[in-house]
Amino acid sequence: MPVARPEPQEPRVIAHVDMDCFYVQVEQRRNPELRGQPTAVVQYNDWKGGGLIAVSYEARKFGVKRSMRGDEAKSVCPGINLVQVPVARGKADLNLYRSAGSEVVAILASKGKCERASIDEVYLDLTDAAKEMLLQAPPYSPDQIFEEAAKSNILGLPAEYSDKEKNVRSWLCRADADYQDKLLACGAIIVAHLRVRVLEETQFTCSAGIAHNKMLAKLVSGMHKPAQQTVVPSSSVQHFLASLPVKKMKQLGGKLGSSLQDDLGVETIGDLLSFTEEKLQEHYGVNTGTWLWKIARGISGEEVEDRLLPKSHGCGKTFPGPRALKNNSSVKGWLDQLCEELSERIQSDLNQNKRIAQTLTLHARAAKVNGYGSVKKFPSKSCPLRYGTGKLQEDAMKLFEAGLHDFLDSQNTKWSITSLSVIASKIFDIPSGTSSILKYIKAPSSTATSSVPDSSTIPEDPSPDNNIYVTSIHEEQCEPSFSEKEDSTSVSAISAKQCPANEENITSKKLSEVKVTNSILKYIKDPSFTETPSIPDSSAIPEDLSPDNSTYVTPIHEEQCEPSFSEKEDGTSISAISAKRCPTHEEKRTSKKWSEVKVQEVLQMQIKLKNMVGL
Ligand code: TTP
Repeated sequence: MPVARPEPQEPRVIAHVDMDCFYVQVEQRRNPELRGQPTAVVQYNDWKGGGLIAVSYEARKFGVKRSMRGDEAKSVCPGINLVQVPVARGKADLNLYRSAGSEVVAILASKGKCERASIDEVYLDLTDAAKEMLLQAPPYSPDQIFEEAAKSNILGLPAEYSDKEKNVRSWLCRADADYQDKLLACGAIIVAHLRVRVLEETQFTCSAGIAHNKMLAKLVSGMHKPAQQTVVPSSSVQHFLASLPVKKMKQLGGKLGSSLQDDLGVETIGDLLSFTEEKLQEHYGVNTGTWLWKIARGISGEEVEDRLLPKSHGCGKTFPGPRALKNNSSVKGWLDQLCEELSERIQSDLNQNKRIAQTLTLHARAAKVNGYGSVKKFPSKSCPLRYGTGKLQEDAMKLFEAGLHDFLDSQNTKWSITSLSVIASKIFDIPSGTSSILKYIKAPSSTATSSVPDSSTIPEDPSPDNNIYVTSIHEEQCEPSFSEKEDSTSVSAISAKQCPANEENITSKKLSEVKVTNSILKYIKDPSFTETPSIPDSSAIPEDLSPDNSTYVTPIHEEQCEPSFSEKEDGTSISAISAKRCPTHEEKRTSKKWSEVKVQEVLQMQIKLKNMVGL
């Protein structure tokens, strides 16, 4: 559900950067002979040459499209090179593309707040960088404009070929422009520099949109592709939106967009202008009505999040036509594979980025054989996520069974599954210090030896071996996809209610940090928890951040020890000190006392946060 946010009073400069035919470029870098050639990347599948997922601009000239299969692409473009996506566990392995995307993000993030929106696109908030340029080194003469910036497309400027570059140079240096447009001009120059750096350092081209909000930047980034950028001056917003088909707008591609067309006869964003805010609210509720009213005027207050890492991890596989899965054992076989990959990815996120995923969700597409035209969807199911491949596999299968049970509605009929995916979401950073708690939990040798824990002992499985947690499965309301939108939408829905100043993201993150720390500490303090598990309160997220092995818990003693750890956030240095002091028990005491210190900190933080959100 879209949520209207007030647009900040201060002018902003936001860029949306999108890589050009990304998987193809990654493959062209691996094999330079493919450069400049009609090329497509095909999904692992031998049916009709596999499905195309990325198509080079050279191949697009021949009419090759992503919706085609390899055989069809060859028929329209006989010279096309088809490159298979790397395969692991019988499905596409996207790691190569993910890490190529990270290379680009690292460069783009150097100039301002950066939000990784997908495998190949980011948002940048360049307001500060643009303001600085305007103060320190504003563009002053058309001749001095850097060539890539001079190639920008400026909406509303006459674009006749001979004059285009001259017009752009003049526009970027206009002394009589308003402050917002002067900032946008600086933003365009900064983005052009960034794009050149991306090309030089990664060999990838990208395209970009530069505007005063995310919505407009995203809408125009793909307008001139490949390797170009488009700027939206404030004076061009209304004209641009007037003829924009509603379905092109983020969040209007689905039911809401269809309802606008069918129920209100709205075909373009401009058509929305004829409705009052009240009228739109009458039809779609207060929030959505206001959001629609605002987007029609180019207003969107959505912030660029400071996030270089993905919001969720998902692994999926489709089983079209005769490949559909028709029994539990084939579903289990595939879920095991998907969970194996998911487990590797969340584990590496935990090890490298100290991030923990809280929720496991299973999505599937299913049909009833002889289902007499039933259109019921396979319900998505979620549960608290337990780390460890075996546990993920076990839980995913339980989610599947729960979903199938609801899907079949007690009918004793055959079924077939045409897609399966598992998603790890609600990912947050472990508060500094907590990782060291987990380190102590995990290291089974911590009682016996005084050695310094190895930093690699971040837990492989900070989850309880407790089936009761898995049974607390609830229906997910979201669409079965990995899109970032869903998560951010639900966050913003809360934030609109609780905290209009956009603090909910921060607040909810901090609250969950508190809860995590509490929950970890609870388990540290309660060695018996594995024997007497209780059904978790769903509000107390996440309850599953505890070790699955009581031997890791019991070593923590109730003994006194120098409380000299408050400044120590790093478990390694603590244990190094304690190892020197007391070769037998010191390390255990240290962990315990340190965790007490953390409890104090956490309680204080909790009080602050409660005050902040008015709980
Ligand atoms: P896109 O950014 O949608 O497209 P693209 O980068 O291939 O081409 P463009 O220049 O038009 O932006 O997708 C990024 C990558 O994501 C794409 O190279 C392949 C992958 N992808 C899929 O695997 N399946 C899909 O359905 C889509 C849309 C993309």
